[in-house]
Amino acid sequence: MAMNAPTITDIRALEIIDNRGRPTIRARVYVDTGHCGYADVPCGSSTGSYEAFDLRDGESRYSGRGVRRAIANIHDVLRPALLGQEVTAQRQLDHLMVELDGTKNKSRLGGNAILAISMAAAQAAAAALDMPLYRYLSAEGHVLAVPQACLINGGLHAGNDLDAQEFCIMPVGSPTMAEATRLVCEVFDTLKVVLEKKHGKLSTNFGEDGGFAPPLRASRQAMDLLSEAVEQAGYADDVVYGLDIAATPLYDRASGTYRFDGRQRTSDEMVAVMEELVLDYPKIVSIEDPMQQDDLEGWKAVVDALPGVLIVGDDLTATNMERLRLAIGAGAMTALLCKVNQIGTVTEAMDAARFAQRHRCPVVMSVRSGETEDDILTDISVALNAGVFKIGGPRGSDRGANFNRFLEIEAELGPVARYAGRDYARLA
Ligand code: 2PG
Ligand code: MG
Repeated sequence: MAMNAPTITDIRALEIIDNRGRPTIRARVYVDTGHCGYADVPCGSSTGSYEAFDLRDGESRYSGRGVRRAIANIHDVLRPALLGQEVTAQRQLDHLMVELDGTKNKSRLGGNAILAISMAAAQAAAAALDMPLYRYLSAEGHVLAVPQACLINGGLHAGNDLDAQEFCIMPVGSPTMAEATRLVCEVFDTLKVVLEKKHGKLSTNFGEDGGFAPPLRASRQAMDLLSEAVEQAGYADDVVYGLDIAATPLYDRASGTYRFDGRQRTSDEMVAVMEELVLDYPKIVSIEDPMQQDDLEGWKAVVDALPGVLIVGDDLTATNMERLRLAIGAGAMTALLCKVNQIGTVTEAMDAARFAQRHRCPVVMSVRSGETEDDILTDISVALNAGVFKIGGPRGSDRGANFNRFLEIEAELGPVARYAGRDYARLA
């Protein structure tokens, strides 16, 4: 052990609530320098089956979603093993926790328990070294990702009949993150007026990503409304679009078909639908999960049909190296969605992202639908020089947290900061 390396003196975890009123874990890691770092664990609702295990109590409290067992694992199993360890040895800490768990998907101790400590340790280490987290995680991080802001919600994230989950704008023409943020908020405001005029007040209710959840039925309606708002706000030349189809929950195993835009469709028909959408809305530059997580052939067909569009693996890859190798090997994706809680440690998430980048798959950093005000993902995004960050709509402090952290980092980096802009797919 190096002289004076800061070591872990205590770890405490607490059951808190997320933006949906569901319990999650906040962990604090204390260091002998007197510093402390904390982190909150996010949680998805449209989760794929290759994700790390989210350990829940299954008791009556919080409809079974309590995290007391995961917290007990933190206090009784992980804490004793980590006390006295160097807090700056992130890779070793994460490795130790993975070993202690001993399962493939972190189902013994819980991916949520492990991730809570992994992230809090990174924060504690950065604090102990008096560094911003993005700098602690990488000496090279300086890119501020284009926010992929979800302004219209459907799928499992909304109480409407839109099948696709997210319709997002990407302000690639903005010169800075501050201007990109302003653009997103102004389009968001304009969209509210457009929606209210066309579909009434009820259409301005919100979905789980902090975007609107209007009573629409077809992707084209959502794209038309979004384009209209962008145009009215005066940003037609600065915005491109990203979709998350989130096709896994749209897939019916029995018939082998997808429910999409009003009817059941085969895998081939889904490919055709994606092609038509991009033909009609050529500013769609990114499509996430156009197929269900196991339809590798379907994924490949979409990649082949849409060479200029990022085909982003979310449920397909689950930020998991094994899945990533499989998908890249099969030519089934061209970008990786990186969600830390899909894999359960900071080290593994960053390894997966860097592996993707080395294989010319740009990284789209992403929040989950269940978030708190924790902004750690922004620092990880900057550390990775990720070109895109799927950030949600600009509503609520759970979404504002990452916008605001980006603004802070942009100000802090000054002339070194580089807003990804139109190079979102080329950086890193
Ligand atoms: C997704 C995410 C985030 P969830 O599918 O990309 O928008 O949703 O966190 O519910 O899995
Ligand atoms: Mg997704």
